[in-house]
Amino acid sequence: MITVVPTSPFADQRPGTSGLRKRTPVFQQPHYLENFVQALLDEAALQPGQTLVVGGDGRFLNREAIGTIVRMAAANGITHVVVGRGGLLSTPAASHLIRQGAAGGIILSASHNPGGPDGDFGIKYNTGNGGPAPESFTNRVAERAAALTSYRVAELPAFDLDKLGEQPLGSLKLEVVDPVSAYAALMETLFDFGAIRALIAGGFRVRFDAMHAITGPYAVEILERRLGAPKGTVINGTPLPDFGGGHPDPNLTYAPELVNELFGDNAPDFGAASDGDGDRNMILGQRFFVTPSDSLAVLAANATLVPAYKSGLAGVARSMPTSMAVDAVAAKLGIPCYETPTGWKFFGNLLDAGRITLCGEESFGTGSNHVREKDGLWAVLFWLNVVAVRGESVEQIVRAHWAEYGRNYYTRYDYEGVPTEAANSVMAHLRAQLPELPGKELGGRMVKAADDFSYTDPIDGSVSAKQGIRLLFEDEARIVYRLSGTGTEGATIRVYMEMRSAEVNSLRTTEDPPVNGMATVALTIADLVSKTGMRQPTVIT
Ligand code: VG1
Ligand code: CO
Repeated sequence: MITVVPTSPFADQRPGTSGLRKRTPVFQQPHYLENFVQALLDEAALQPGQTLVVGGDGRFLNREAIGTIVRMAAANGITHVVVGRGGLLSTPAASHLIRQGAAGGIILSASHNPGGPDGDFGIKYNTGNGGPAPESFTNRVAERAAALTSYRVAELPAFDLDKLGEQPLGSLKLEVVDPVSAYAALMETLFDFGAIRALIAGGFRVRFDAMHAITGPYAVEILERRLGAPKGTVINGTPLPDFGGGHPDPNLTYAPELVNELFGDNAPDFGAASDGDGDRNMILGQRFFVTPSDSLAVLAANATLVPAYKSGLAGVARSMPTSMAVDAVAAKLGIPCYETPTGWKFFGNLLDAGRITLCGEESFGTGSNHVREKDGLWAVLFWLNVVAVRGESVEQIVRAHWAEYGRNYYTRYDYEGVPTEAANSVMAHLRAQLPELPGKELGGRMVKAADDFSYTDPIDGSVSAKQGIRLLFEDEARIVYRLSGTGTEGATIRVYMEMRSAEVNSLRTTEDPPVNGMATVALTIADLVSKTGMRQPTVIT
């Protein structure tokens, strides 16, 4: 039986950088989730016979939300829903499953944001290519959600998300699949598992921190079972609804257990962590941190060492605030390097058109044409494959890279929980100065250009404006400012700073990197401290 439930529209259901993210209690309001799901399903307009993939990162509300989505899918005429067992799917694994022939997928996650009753929840739609729906789609969903007067939900026989196999539910076939196996099989086709297995068998010590988020079962299967790493290689490997109270964001601040071990005595050779939904990665060597921008550049430079990319790269792409380290690699390889706005959805068209093979973001995200999401464990395996072939440590590989391509020093300051008005006033103040900045000297550097980044997609011609304020200096240094599109409380201002240096290996890792000297200029131009009242950033990455 199908019920048509009256709902009052919600005006705040506009997806941001990666789906709709709100505080959990917002999603628990009556009709809130249903309203958005109806708008999504209306816009996706799946036909009978087409498949919808559904899964999430296991955070609080994941299972209930999936139950609701299955009932609504049935009521909206969808005939086949594929769900990861327990309602679990990492974001890259969901992308892969969608690409196996589904028309689209719904992913439940607020990614690196904390979970639980007081944490965040999120939902997004991926299209048949496996990638996040483009802005044109999400804008239409937001408009629908703000105008909806009812949604449809079916009463179904009881179903079990923990039971593998097919469950007929009237006109809907619910198929529960193992969340890991197809993804693990895909990884085996991309990388030289034999070489990595030999590396590990030879005593190379790996530690992987799943941060009590989705990658635990994936990492145990791939690293411990298929690659023979000792039991216990994966720590915090059980997904928990509140991520054990932690902040599942793999960086030097939020993964202290892993960082302390890798920077301590008797440190393992290799450390890595992933985020809530498994699409981010942090790579550490013994007492050595690889910045995400450097990681993308190193992987691009070494891609032909890996089976999947042995015939070379068609091109690469990075989000605008990501450091230009990969640009230097592309220039040397003679391949195009695209600069896109922040968010993985902007890579989709380039990947689909075969213009790029690898892409990445400074926010601990790296990926390739194997799926249409960034992929945390993929990056880990890529690194292990490169280490196995080169027979060098992570630090040696990165230092050799700097020596060959030069080094881009990079840092990002985040100011979180800023009142929206104050954040907007910082951006407005910067925008107002754009015409007069070029030609000025700031902190000993000449401003070459200043603009608000606008992107025209080379494949479909769509334009995305106001994607971040850029100050470009004559010596290739940059300062970038933008507001986050994933936060749920007030606004977050991100300030990105970058400079290139020929002095690549003289600095010790403990020394203050020269890029920190740019912060004074960055904060003064933005008048950030007096406008926000924040003397210190909340997080530095
Ligand atoms: C942040 C990152 C961006 C990333 C996005 C989603 O967005 O900066 O690079 O694509 O999160 O990542 P924003 O708008 O807050 O800067 V995930 O792992 O949260 O899906
Ligand atoms: Co994520």
